[in-house]
Amino acid sequence: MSPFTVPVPLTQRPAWSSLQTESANLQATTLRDLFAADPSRVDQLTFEACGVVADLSKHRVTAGTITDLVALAEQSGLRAHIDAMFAGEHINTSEDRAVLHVALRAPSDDIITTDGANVVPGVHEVLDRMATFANAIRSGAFKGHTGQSISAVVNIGIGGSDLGPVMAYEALRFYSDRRLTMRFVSNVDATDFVEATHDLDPERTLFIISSKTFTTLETMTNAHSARQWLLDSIGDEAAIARHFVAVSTNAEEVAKFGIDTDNMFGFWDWVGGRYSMDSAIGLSTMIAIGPDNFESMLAGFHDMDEHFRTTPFERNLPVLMGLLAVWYRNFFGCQTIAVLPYSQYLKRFPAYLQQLTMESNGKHVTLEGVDVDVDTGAVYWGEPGTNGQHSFYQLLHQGTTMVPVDFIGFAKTNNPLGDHHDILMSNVFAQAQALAFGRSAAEIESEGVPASVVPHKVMPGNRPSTVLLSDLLTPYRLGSLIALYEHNVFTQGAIWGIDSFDQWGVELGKKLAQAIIPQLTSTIDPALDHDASTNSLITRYRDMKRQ
Ligand code: G6Q
Repeated sequence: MSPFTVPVPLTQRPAWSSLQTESANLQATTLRDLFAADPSRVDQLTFEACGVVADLSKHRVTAGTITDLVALAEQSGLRAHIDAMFAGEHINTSEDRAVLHVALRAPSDDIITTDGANVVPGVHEVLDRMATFANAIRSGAFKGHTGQSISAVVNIGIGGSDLGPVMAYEALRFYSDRRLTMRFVSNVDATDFVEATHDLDPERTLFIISSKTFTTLETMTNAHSARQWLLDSIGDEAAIARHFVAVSTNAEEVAKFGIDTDNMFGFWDWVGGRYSMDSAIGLSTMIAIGPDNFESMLAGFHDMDEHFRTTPFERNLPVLMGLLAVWYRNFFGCQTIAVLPYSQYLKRFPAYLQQLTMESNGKHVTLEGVDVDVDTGAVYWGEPGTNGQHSFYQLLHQGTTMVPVDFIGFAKTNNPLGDHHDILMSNVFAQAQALAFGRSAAEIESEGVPASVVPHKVMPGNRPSTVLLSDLLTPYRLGSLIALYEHNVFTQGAIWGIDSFDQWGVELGKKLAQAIIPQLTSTIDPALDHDASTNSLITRYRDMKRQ
């Protein structure tokens, strides 16, 4: 089945009705019962891909549920969707584009074509240029306008041109060159730029302007302020060439800004913003961790791509995780999924995943443009453990809403210090255990707790989680974890039959802001023709500003 063939409507596929029956049964049972009934459960529901072990046994499923979910994937044409992506078909239908982030990490001898051309040589050409440049910055061979080496790199970008780079830098900080200061500016709030640059030496600072379109308002506003900041100090326009590089697909706009296009690193329209961190958008990452580590990260991505492309669905980790997300969203009504990494280095991973998941699958129509008849993308959110345990986990354990959780942990740490790591990881296992099995009233009563307090202490349990366990957070591992989520998102989108690669929902607000900007900056009171609320807010804002 081609991904563009309209399949039988989702809720009329045979597996859908089996899953409805299955979910009714499972809602009437508990994880305690499921574990008691089947001693082989953990073995059956533990999977591994590229060194990531996934324990799915604490999900409210049986082996039969997995079989039905896999059948749903087959009846939804997931195989054809995957093949179409890797074949460079224009699966982003509303933008008429191929979706080929998998080509960004393909080995140089791979052949991946779209619109009749093999894209892999171009990818490696850019990677090689990035490596030469990164090495020159790291070694000090690249000099700024006044002959000094670069000591600080500031990435200016937003959305997909920021979240991946900042997440990867934080995640791989251990592997980074500590002589370099890395900063990231995204918000058009000047505070972001001012705080990021206040202690930097302009003569030793390099700005990377990362913008696929090179027209994004926030990024261009920050880029112009950066330009001025540099000129205020160095005073010579010629300095721009030594202190600014661009990452973009838009050479014309880059040249207009005043950056020599020799200092531009390109990518392609088949790389979506939120899927771009391993393209030239990762230049800051490569400068921080070096080309070898970057290559190792790409290898991690690629191995997970291959696992996704070739492994039968019943053992395919991203497919299984995507199917479980559909299961909870559509059969249990779960509105959110929490991602809780037990690694301080992954502190920006949930924020990165929010864009990846919610911009991809927050859609209300199918590829054919008709309303989807079920709920789509869940809200993804999270914070690193153990911090979250001392704040919002209360709701996860005893609230009235079921929130499936992904725990992410590592057997080893880059920063061994006393018992810290064992303490950290004991909390992963304990939290997953507490969520799944809870604590009954009888157990609490048996501890002599007063009857009036017992209900408050009851932990209902029966709350699902995935535990992703791997050896150590390395560049390779980060690549494989990100690709795991990318393909998990892909799987969900394919089941729902939506376009996971467009983002029209962000356009309207941008357009409206463009109309409002002159009304805020104008020195004479403008005539306002918005809705009454917007008119009133603008008027109050102008009044307050004047006072
Ligand atoms: C991601 C989105 C969006 C995009 C930003 C920045 O998939 O398209 O987050 O990355 O709007 O766009 P530019 O890179 O064009 O500045």
